[in-house]
Amino acid sequence: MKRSLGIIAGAMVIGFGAAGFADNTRTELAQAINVGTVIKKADIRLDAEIRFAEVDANSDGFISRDEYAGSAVVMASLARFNGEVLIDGSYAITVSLPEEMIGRVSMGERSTIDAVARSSFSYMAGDDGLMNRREWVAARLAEFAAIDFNKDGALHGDEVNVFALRVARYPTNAV
Ligand SMILES: [Ca+2]
Ligand SMILES: [Ca+2]
Repeated sequence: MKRSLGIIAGAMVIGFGAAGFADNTRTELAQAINVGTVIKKADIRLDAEIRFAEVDANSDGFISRDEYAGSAVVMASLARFNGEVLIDGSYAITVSLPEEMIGRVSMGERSTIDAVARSSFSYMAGDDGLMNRREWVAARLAEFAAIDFNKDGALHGDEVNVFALRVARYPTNAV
């Protein structure tokens, strides 16, 4: 299962390139925002552990497909409305979104985010169709690993920006 997660996360990242986020654009973004921001693997693990209870809306100990998709829509909408993504790591990390991404998520985009989240859920949840805490944390760490392009165990510069785009599900059709 780990292997398929990596492939999916990799495809998501490649999707950004295909959608027009050329290396130049990424470099410009990295220079303009989130300079000096570092997200470590341990921060993502902590954030995932804390957020599990929030995503498991009915508190039954599992994240269902509905809960996962609902959370993806809420997180993307909040990120784009506030123009930032918050990570509950070893300290509170704020990652800014580029200005052009700030705004409301349209109904059409919400439907797309919901549909994409639903289709990716199966790979993360395994055969029982539910995501337990371990699977949820593993999925978040696999996503982190796919974005850690230089494999140094931390996100810096454009890696941080790609992380923010992933949470904000921007552009919608690429994630
Ligand atoms: Ca649940
Ligand atoms: Ca890195």
